[in-house]
Amino acid sequence: MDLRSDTVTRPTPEMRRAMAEAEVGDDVAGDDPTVNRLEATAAEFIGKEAALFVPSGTMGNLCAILVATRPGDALVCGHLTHSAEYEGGAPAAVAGVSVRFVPLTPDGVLLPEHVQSGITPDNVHHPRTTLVILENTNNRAGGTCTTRAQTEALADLCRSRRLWLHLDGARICNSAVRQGVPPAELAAPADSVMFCLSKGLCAPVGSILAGSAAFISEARRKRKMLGGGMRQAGVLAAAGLVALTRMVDRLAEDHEKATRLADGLAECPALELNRALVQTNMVYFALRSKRAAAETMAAALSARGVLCYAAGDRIRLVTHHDVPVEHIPLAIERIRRCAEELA
Ligand code: TLP
Repeated sequence: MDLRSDTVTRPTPEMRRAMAEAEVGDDVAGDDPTVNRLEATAAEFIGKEAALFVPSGTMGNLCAILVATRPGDALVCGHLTHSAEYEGGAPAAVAGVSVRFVPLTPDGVLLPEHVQSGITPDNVHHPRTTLVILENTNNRAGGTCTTRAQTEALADLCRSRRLWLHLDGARICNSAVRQGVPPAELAAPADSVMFCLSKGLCAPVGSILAGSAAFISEARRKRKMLGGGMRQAGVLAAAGLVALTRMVDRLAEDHEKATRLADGLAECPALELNRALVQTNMVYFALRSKRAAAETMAAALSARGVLCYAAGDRIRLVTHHDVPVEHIPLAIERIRRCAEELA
C-alpha cells in the first residue's frame, strides 16, 4: 500500500494510449501541437489568459517567483509553505529572495492580518516585500482548503500593498472538488497559479503555470533559463490532457478513502489525529505517547507494507487513484497494531 504521496500514481491506460499516439513537434520552437493544446486547455480550465507546461511544480513555482521578484526582495508565505520549505531553498538560491514565514490558522488558512505582519517596512534597511505565496490545498497543514473569499481577502491586501499573489495550487483540484466549485474560481483572485498534473490527476510528469499573457511570456523565458524547455514534450502533454479532462471529478473518491482512513485511525487510542483537518486526500497523525519518533514509526509501517512519509513529528498518509478502497481497512489494522507496539 503506497500511501507516501499522490505523486506515486501511474499513468492510466488511457494516458498511455494518448502518449503513444501524440502528435509532437519542437516545443521550444513553439510548434508541438499537443503541448499547445494542453496549454490552451489548461488556461481555460484555470480561468487565466495563458498557461505554460512545466516539468514540475517546483519549476512552476520558481518561474513565478523569478518573474514576480528581483534579487534582494522578500516573499511572505504561511508556515512550512512548500515552495519555501521543500524546494531546496530555491527562492534564496536561485531567485535571491528571502522568505518570511507567518503563522496559519489552526486549520491551515493564511489570513491577511498574518501576511500584513510579515511585510517589511518600506525603508532602506529592509528587503522589499514583493510577493505573497498561498498554498491551496495546504500540504503541511493537512491538505486543508482555502475558500475563494479567503483568497480574495488576501488579494485585496496584495493589491493595496502592490504585492504579487502567487497561488501554489499543486492540489487546487482537490480543494475545488471538496468545496464543490470550479478550480478557476479558487484561482481567480491570484495573479498567477501553479497546479500539478502529476499528483492526484495521475499524469506521469508535469505541472501548469498560468496567469496573464505578459506574465506567461516572461515565465517562458525563465523556464528556458532553468533548463525546462523540453522538445517533443507532446508525449507528456498528451497524458496531461487526459488528466485535465478525465481525472478531476474522481478526486472525490480519494477524499472518501482519506475520510474512511481517518475515521478508522481516530478510533485507535494510541494515535492522535485531528479529524477536522482531513478535508481532502491527506491524513496526518502522531503517536500519542510520543515514545517513538515519526521516522521510526514510518519505517516500522513501511516494513509492514504500508509505505508512508514522516513529516516533522507526524506521519502523513495520502490517498490516491492507485490505492484500492478495499485496502483501507487493511491499512487501518496494520497501523493500529504498529502503534500499539510502539506506544
Ligand atoms: N509535494 C510532494 C513532495 O514534497 C514529496 C508531496 O508528496 O507532497 N507544491 C506543493 C504544495 C507540493 O506538495 C509539491 C510536491 C510541490 C509544490 C512540488 O511539486 P513537484 O514535486 O512536481 O516539484
